[in-house]
Amino acid sequence: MKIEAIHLDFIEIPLKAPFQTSFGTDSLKTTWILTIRSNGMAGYAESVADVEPLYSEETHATVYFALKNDLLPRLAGVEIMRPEDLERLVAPVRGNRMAKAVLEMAVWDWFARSQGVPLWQLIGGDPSRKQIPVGVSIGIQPSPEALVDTAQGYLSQGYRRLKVKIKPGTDRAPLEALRRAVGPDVLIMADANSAYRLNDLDTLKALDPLNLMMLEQPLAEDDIIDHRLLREALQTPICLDEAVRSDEDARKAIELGACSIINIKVGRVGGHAIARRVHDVAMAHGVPVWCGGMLETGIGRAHNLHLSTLPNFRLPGDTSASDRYFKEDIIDPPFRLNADGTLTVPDGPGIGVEPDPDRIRQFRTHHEEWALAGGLWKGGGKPYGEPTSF
Ligand code: OSB
Ligand code: MG
Repeated sequence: MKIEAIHLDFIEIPLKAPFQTSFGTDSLKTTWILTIRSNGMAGYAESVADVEPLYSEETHATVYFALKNDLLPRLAGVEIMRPEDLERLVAPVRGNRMAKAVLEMAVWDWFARSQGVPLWQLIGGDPSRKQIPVGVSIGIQPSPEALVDTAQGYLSQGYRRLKVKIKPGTDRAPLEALRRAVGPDVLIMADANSAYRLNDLDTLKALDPLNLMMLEQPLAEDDIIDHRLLREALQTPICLDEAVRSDEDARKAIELGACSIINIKVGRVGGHAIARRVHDVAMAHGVPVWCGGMLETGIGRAHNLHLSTLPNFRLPGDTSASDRYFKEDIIDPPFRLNADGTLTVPDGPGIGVEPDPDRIRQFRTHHEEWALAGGLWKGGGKPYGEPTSF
């Protein structure tokens, strides 16, 4: 296939409740929805970058300019034989994994749709894994009591695992209150988003008695060395998120002993093909993985669920139901939680869900279309990111 046209919709959807992590608070979900068109067929994906470079260095602006200046020009007029080709075609561009991912994911969706098969099949997922066990990621709450309340609400809906965001000063007390309230059998984990350093060892050691299923990315976002030292000093298993950006990162982290679990996010690693290799390298080493989330709309969530059908996704993912995030998702029907705490992988062609054009129009604040003409991308509309004032 050759990509003939590109639509980029920037959308802003209110979150039901603000989401606080160790690096900031979000009340709006903002993202690029990318549509690629070729041969009368579309492919869809969304970016996981954010407004500010707090989780990673990529932002909406860098994704936009990487697509426009560096990635799409490399695809102008180029025949893409298989979705796996994308990685090689954009390989000269360093970094920009979230920008590469949104393009690559849309290409996967297009290929699956054009073959009339669900994406999981093209990825090589296990046909018997169509109900994906899911947990919920709970932002930092104003008090331990508020955390317990929020968590009990999710448990009563059927979520299978609670992930609690922590930061220095808001760690042991809320987790202790939660463990006391829900008892020893509920799966609880904590995600620090890189908020600690090795000399916080005593604080992190104090979490050991809480029997957390894992501690996610406690140390620096680019570190595997100190994580290895921390892992040796703690009973709580260490999971890496930010620090694993490729299958090579995964191999090095595992061989060094920096983690015993990996959170896989398609956007963070640069697409489905790389995500699958992270999955494979972890599986070869007996390291379980689970599918992370970035508060995606139904489009990104669908991609995540298809990926989660691979056999080494052995722990509940962060891919919660649409109503955990939004009053209205941009797909209709939204993703609903099954009574057994699972989400069902859609079985239509491609990602199996369609963006609702009315909802996209309702939520979008910027729109651009580029089409291939005479070997170059020609666009219409006011470009994104014109400098305003400083
Ligand atoms: O670290 O996993 C993370 C959301 C935004 C940025 C980073 C993270 C998260 C989450 C949310 O934990 C998971 C979800 O999509 O529900
Ligand atoms: Mg995380």
